[in-house]
Amino acid sequence: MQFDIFTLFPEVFKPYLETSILHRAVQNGLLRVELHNIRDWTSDRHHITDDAPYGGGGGMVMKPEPVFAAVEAVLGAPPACPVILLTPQGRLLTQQVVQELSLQPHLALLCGHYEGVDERIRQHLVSDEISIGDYVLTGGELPALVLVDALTRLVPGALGDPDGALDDSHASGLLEYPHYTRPAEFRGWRVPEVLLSGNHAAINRWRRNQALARTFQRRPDMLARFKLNQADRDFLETLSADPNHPSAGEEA
Ligand code: 9D3
Repeated sequence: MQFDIFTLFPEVFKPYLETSILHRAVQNGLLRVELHNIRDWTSDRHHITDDAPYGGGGGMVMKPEPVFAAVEAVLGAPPACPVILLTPQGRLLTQQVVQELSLQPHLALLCGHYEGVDERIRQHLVSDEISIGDYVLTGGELPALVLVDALTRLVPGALGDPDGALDDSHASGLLEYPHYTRPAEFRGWRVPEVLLSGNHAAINRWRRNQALARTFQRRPDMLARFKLNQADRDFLETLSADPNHPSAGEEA
């Protein structure tokens, strides 16, 4: 998958792209990220990229000329791939949106900064707008990295494990069951015996119930959308009857 990222702060992307899974994906040719500094396409002496809003009020607005010049120089006019603006006004990023975007082999990401971008950029250059959640950041750079990260995980081979992304909680529709590793006892806290039993049917049932209990307690909105089987319904019934049921999971 290929990304062209347009930003005033290309240097903030590099350390993350040079670490761990994204770095390996770049090395393996599964991920290509080109960073473009919007400031390089200014034509005035002071390389100005923002200006005061028409109509007054506070904050600065990103000027259209350098943004159009940058995107059109790299991707042509009209642009050769979708151009996604990261903005608090965009549609909310969910795993479903990530899956939809993963069908595109090539995306351009435009990072806003300051109070926003001139509306003509939205209207005549951008094809999609994405927000990563209802909280206020200082710019679109971290959201762009979030999007690259979430999309790279779905590139076949990028996780190493061939079906690494398959049982992700947000792909399966349930939160994950608890994970344990050695030692079997740490500071007196034991790993649940069933996990040491070697009984894989019992382990699978326990994990499924733990996932159901967690989702019931923490994300009832997710559970409402999830397709339960009869065993799931039976378990959740014991849970609603007795939320402190020993298999409810939360350190009973
Ligand atoms: C005064 C209104 N503000 C909107 C809530 C203006 C404003 C604040 C912060 C405009 C842009 C920003 C910078 N944020 C982003 O560019 C951004 C963002 C975010 O702040 N939260 C979640 N997702 C995103 S994607 C881009």
